[in-house]
Amino acid sequence: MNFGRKFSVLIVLFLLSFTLIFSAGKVDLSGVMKINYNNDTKAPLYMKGDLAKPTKKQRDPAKVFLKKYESLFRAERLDEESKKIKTVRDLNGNKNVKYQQYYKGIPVRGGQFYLEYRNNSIVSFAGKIKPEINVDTTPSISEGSIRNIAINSVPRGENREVKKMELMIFRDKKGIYHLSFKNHIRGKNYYWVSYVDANSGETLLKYNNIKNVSKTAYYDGTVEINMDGSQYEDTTRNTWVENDSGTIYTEGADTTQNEKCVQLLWSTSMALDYFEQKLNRDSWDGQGGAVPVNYVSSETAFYYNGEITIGDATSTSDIGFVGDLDAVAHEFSHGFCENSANLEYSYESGALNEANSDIVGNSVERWVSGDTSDWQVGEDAMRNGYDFLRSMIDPSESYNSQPEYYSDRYTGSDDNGGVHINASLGNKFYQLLVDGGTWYSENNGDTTVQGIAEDDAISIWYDAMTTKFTSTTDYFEARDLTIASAEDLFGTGSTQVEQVKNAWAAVGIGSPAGSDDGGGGSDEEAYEPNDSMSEAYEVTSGNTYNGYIYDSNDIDYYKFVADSAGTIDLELSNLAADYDMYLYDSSGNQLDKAYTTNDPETINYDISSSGTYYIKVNGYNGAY
Ligand SMILES: [Ca+2]
Ligand SMILES: [Ca+2]
Ligand SMILES: [Ca+2]
Ligand SMILES: [Ca+2]
Ligand SMILES: [Zn+2]
Repeated sequence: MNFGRKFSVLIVLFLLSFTLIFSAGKVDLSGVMKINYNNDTKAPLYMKGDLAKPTKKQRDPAKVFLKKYESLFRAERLDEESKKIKTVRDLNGNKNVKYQQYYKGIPVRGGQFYLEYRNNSIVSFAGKIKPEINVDTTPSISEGSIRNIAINSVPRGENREVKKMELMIFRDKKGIYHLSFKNHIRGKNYYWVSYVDANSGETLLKYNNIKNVSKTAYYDGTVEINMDGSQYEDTTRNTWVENDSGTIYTEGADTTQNEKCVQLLWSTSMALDYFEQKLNRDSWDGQGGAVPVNYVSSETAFYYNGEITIGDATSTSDIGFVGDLDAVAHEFSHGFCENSANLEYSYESGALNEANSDIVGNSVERWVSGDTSDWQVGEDAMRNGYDFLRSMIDPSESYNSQPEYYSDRYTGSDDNGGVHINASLGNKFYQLLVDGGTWYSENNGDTTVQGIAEDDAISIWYDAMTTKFTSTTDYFEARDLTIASAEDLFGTGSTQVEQVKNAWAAVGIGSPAGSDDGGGGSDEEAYEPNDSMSEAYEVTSGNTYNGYIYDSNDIDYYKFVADSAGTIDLELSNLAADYDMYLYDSSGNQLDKAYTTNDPETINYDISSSGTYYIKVNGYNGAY
């Protein structure tokens, strides 16, 4: 598919019945070079082009953007209800500002997006704005009752209590919005999150927010670290090893303990160095933030609230996560995620969170060791005959077997919805992107990827994590957004862009580069396939739909239900070439047509009965 030949079709459809009058919003898409749509909401997921340029009076390009496209996002008062979260520089040095969407002053779950600036105008949008929210914002259940519901909905934990409650707008899988409380339930080494409907008391979602892996490890050899006198603290890199009560360990008579502290300090040092030298990022938060490691005497490894906890049991004192560099770097990368995309630790966004930790954590180890064949995670943590915890190259060989392609993914609710299990899809995508290779998926069969090597691959991943992924990004969105990152860094039509498509396709997410439909679940045109009456995309009166005619054979069908007699008014506009429009009844009889060379083409047709009607759009003589 040649991107340069995709042109936009704007359809305005409105039905004037005897009882209802609809008005149609029209959006100027002239500056838009590319749009991806979100599968769930059918609102834009990614836009690129000359999107918004303020006049001297307007000043703020973000406000101009949000006002200009609000009917495309099907949301009101976006310019007033979007708040800046932070500014980040992407790898090209360009400014990206992250925003949070609010509804009547209440944050919208997953409603975060990035606007990219160039010379005081907006050149890209990435993320999610939730459309058509309409909820009463006064809770009918008291905070005390919500607190009880929240605490009783999660597993037992030492001294657990609801530490924080926030009102949040929650969109469920059916697209219904709920006024909810997001409850943060914390205790010792314990952190659950639950969303409870503020009117019905229903628990909408809950998940364990501690990111951990729990196996065992061996030690590395001689390493270089910085110490502060006898303390295991590197004041230059701003990282240290402390005990449960926050006291920094000092070198002493216990040589085993000394070696473990050295090991841990070295591991965080390597993670910090990798981020600084390879990703040009100062610590996990990009601002030189401190990296404490809590070394404990139980077999565990997790990231929680700005701290890494690592431990091994005294009965098996020479093994445990302590000796495993990629496990420490994995936990470090959770800290990076929390300070960037902040992917919610549940279902697919949680799997992407885990994949990020495996991808970046193992990249740290590959960089330190120089071993480019290392695609194993936790290989130094295992005993009892197991070689590694997870294999990024061969997911079915992992300690807990992982899926090899998307349609084989785990869809149950264990493991926070399979966050560790389904991480393999992101892991294998990344390994193929680096190395290349041929991989089988149920939907695409064998797909061949040409490797683009480590530096380009990690740049794309890092750009997506820091300027495009948001808290509820899923795998299909991750595909579109990593493609956008590759386009930003290497140009549209570059090998890197093609191989990102191929690598996702290889694990069953979207189609390979060069295939006709061009995309995955969130296709570049949200309404395809719609090449026949039986595949017609259903539209509703009063709305604007943005289609594309991809090639000389593309035909687009739409259908709508008229619930009474009345007049059908159709407008086909913003045409890239000579496109025509036809109206049919449900038996396929042509009722009217608009086949001039005009832009817009219009149809006004009186119908005498209710029913389903069909609209066909195509290019005259194959024009596109
Ligand atoms: Ca490894
Ligand atoms: Ca089309
Ligand atoms: Ca079509
Ligand atoms: Ca025409
Ligand atoms: Zn993890």
